[in-house]
Amino acid sequence: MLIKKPPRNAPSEAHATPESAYVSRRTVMKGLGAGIGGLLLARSAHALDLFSSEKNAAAVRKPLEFAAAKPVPELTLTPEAKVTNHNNFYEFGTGKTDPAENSQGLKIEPWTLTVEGEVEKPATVDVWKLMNEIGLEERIYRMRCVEAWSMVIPWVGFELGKFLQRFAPTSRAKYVAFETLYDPEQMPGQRNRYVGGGVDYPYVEGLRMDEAMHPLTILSVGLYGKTLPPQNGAPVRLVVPWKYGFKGIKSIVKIKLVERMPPTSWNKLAPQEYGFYANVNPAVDHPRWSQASERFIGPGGLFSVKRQPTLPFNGYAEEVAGLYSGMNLKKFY
Ligand SMILES: Nc1nc2c(c(=O)[nH]1)N[C@H]1C(S)=C(S)[C@@H](COP(=O)(O)O)O[C@H]1N2
Ligand SMILES: [Mo]
Repeated sequence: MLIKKPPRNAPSEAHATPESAYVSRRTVMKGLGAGIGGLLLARSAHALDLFSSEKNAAAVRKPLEFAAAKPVPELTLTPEAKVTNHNNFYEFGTGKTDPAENSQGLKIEPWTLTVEGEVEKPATVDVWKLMNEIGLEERIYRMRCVEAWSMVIPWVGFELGKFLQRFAPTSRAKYVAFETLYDPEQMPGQRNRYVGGGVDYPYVEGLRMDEAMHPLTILSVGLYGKTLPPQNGAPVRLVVPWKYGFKGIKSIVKIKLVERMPPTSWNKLAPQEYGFYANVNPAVDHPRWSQASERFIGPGGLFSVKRQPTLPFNGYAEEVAGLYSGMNLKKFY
């Protein structure tokens, strides 16, 4: 009988570079004293301190009011339990189930978001108030992680472009820079380089102004009809469906409109592997693996992961390819 192995994230398809993983491990060892004793110590430090957030205080997800999306016939949704238990949120650990396990104590209410920089009306907004007053809509999007897995997720949110207009961008605004909460007390990955995968926190991301203003680009505050759970970036995160998942920065506290291309977390860590643009592109491989196909995480059991071809711009080429006309996408990856 042919036994299929359950799908795994092959270690070769992981965000961090071998170099950066090595550096972070070495940093921990230095801090704790090298050798096996150091490793044992690291394990108990783990248990006692690093993940001491209230694990059972699962953040309550509130129902949202929104204009429902028309289902797209060819898209099968990824079940909610998989969307909320297979995550990347390195502030809570680098394993796929770490965010769900370690983020439940994150204090998401109250939450403010500051919009500043090249705008005529900088302001700080109360995100929970905003959720009630802004018209929310559902968007069913294909999502594609650079690690070659994909999902289809029913987000609830609003267009980033319409939101930014409220702050009156100046003519000097050419890029948008985003920043995640920096709070090492709540985020174990920010206290320890090994837990946090070597990322230089706070996590930062960026978009070109025209990408930010594109109607497909949303700030999401919910999924499957309810507010976001912490592991998916509560209470507000970016969703750009034609780009690799790492552009979708979570738990945002600051948005700054700027003149120059801003630094981005993965590009700082491994510039040869992760570019600023990060458009999903089957023709441009990651230096350590192919991007020509992906594993779709769908309904069903462990064996239901389906290999499928990667689509240019993740299936949104008709809408967004024009933003990059004349650009060499092998160079601007
Ligand atoms: N602050 C922050 N945002 C983040 C990440 C992270 O580690 N920290 N991981 C990114 C990556 S690599 C992916 S694939 C998506 C995953 O989003 P999801 O867990 O909601 O599917 O979040 C992105 N946003
Ligand atoms: Mo990712």
